[in-house]
Amino acid sequence: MEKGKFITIEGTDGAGKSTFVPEMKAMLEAQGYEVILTREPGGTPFAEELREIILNKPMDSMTALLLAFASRNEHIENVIKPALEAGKYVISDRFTDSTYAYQVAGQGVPKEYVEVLEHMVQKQLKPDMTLIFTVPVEISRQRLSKTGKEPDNFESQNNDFFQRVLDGYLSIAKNEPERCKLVDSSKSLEDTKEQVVNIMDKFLGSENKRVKKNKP
Ligand code: Z5A
Repeated sequence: MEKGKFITIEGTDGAGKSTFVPEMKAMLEAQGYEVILTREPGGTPFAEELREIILNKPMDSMTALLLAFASRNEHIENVIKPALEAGKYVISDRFTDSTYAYQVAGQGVPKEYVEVLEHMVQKQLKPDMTLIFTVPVEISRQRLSKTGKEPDNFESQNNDFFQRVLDGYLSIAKNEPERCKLVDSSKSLEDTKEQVVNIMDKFLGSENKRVKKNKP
């Protein structure tokens, strides 16, 4: 059986990524793919408990890093790997690029520490495609304040932190242009949706071609 595909969605707080997850799922299902939606931190009952702690308890940045990978290990072993083995598509709202953006670029954890943990926990697993939603810091702050949600450990950081996270994402996208597709979500919802649809269309187009070619 063909292995499934792993798609991740990334971006700064309030960039609008979660808004488009159902849309992406619908596009894949319309092509006949079975799709699992999941998120990080979280994705399993235990990892969801860790999520509550990561987002809400005061902690050192190294502790946040280790908890993010503890939760990721649970998520990969119990959800992501089995789904991919079964030929399903997995869409995860955040994955390891969040750790590079928030813990490394945002909180100053050495990049090499993340590389070691990534290798230990993920082995060969990498997303097949990543959409990175970007929006200027002022806009993301405005959007977050309108949601009326109580800010978590990350949302309560200052603008400099948000800017470092955004720069971290831009540098990931620059280093891995094949995998990472930028979505400028500073404009209207319609404009952002159009960008997402175009990216998904291209990805599906090349996937469908590849599957046809491999069929006996
Ligand atoms: N974290 C970490 O530090 N290390 C790790 O390894 C991992 C994560 C995996 C997860 O929190 C936190 O964990 C995250 C990093 C850290 N930082 N924080 N906070 P979360 O999942 O609760 O937060 P989030 O991922 O940022 O989700 P969010 O707050 O829901 O933001 P969003 O998904 O980017 O935005 P949204 O909910 O889709 O949209 C926000 C609002 O903007 C909403 O009212 C929309 O209607 C509106 N919106 C969206 N797009 C538009 C456009 N284009 N125009 C106008 N309005 C829009």
